[in-house]
Amino acid sequence: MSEQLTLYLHKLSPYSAKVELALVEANAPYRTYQVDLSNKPEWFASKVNPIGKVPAVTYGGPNVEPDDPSPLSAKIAESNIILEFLADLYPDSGLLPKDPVLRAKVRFFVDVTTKQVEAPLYDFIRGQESYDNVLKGIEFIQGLLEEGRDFAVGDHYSIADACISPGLARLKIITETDLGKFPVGMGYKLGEELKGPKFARFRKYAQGMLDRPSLKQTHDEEYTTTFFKTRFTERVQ
Ligand SMILES: N[C@@H](CCC(=O)N[C@@H](CS)C(=O)NCC(=O)O)C(=O)O
Repeated sequence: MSEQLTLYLHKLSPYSAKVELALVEANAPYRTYQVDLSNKPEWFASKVNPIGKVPAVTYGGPNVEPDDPSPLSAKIAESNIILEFLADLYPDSGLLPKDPVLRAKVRFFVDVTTKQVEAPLYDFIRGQESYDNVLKGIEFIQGLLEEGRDFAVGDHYSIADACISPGLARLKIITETDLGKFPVGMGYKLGEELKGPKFARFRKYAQGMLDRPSLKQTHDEEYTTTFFKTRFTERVQ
């Protein structure tokens, strides 16, 4: 029997979503525990993740209840580190290719996604930045995508795809609904910019990721949209 793996997550957390996507794509057995981020249980920081954030994973040890984690399990946090851990745990899943050059490319894609897409996108959604850096990041990412291929790197779904997909799902919501703390209309405007021929390759790749069963299984678009609606009611006109 394989070791237990528990993913501590939050339904709206894009970082949690990366990890769950990788688990589903690897066909890995896992269970989840929803952490109430507005009222975190005391044991979460003391027994699972000292940083206090989701996602976090416990691996191995005895099969205890998730709200009473065992000191004997390994505790792993930070979404990108957990992605690497899963790729190590499931070497035949293709989450990381075997070829060293392709592995490096996957890691580079993850790095670029984290710094140049994820960060500016979430800053834009929070109304802290214009979308200029989002577009720059997407242009950079597009430059890494090879013509005629469906995946970020090579011919297989990898942690690079898992890393960017939750951002793509949120990009879809904000460009279709204009929901965010940014000034009214800016979400739609970003969507219009992305509809141009300049971003055709990125659009094709993004659609492929959004169509994957793993994304549909792990991302509740309606729930996330409703949350955005309630969260972003006060708007700059
Ligand atoms: N760099 C972290 C970011 C994780 C993160 O910011 N998680 C948020 C939810 S999306 C969280 O747990 N926030 C609760 C808190 O900061 O108290 C990662 O990639 O895992």
